[in-house]
Amino acid sequence: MRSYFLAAALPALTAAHGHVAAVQADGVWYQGWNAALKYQNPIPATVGWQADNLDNGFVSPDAFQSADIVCHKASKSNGAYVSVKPGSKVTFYWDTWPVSHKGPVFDYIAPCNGDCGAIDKASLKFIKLDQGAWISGNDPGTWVTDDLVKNNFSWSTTIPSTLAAGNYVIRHEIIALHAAGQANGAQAYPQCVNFKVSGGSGTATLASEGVPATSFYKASDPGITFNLYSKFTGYTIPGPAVTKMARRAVEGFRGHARAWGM
Ligand SMILES: *[C@@H]1O[C@H](CO)[C@@H](O)[C@H](O)[C@H]1NC(C)=O
Ligand SMILES: [Cu+2]
Repeated sequence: MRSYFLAAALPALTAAHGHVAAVQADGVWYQGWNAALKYQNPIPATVGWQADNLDNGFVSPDAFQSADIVCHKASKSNGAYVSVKPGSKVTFYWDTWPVSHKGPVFDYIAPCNGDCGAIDKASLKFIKLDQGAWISGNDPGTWVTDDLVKNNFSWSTTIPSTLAAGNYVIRHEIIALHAAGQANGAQAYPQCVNFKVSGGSGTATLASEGVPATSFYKASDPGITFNLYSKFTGYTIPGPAVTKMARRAVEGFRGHARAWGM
């Protein structure tokens, strides 16, 4: 029964979109999340949070104030951690991404204050670590998702050099804007990944700076309701600003300097 169902589900998985299938940090590869793992018993531990996204689907603006926006639909920590140090380079690998699905890319980080599986996800307090969005042109123009596709469907960030040891969740996210000219048309694809930070002499615990993911975006934000197929001359990046300590830590990381427009 199980194998029959898996075979039937596979075409849907390969149809479009994508998911974060792997994570690399300090040269070590980790399995991300693949919704087909839900049909294994027991479900193998992964650094990527599990979610009910068998269709590689998305979270719509009408759910941006619900727990689904935190780490995707019905998500929960899945047991494993990426081991990093302050200053480590981390790369998220999507299995694929359609070029038509242009839009901003984000990384947020929140402390777990212990086991990342024990915390209520709605209470995770995130700061924005990095972001990229519109690069040039319009209708639809060039976006950082085009870079992500060119870079082997990957996106890199850096663990802040001042971060204290402990367990953290990084929430990596693409928001696709190809249908965002219509109400409720933007598509958020968040994926959470657990990190165990050790070493370094950092003291930043991020205990008080962050905000819950349910407060990041509103359906009416100019960067959420946005007509990609128009002669726009700018784009207002949604969500909180990039936090200063994080921005300092990743300064000089060339990959994103252009995308930031700073
Ligand atoms: C592209 O990414 C895949 C993982 O999705 C990896 O196995 C492969 O080595 C990467 N290729 C290059 C050229 O980096
Ligand atoms: Cu799509």
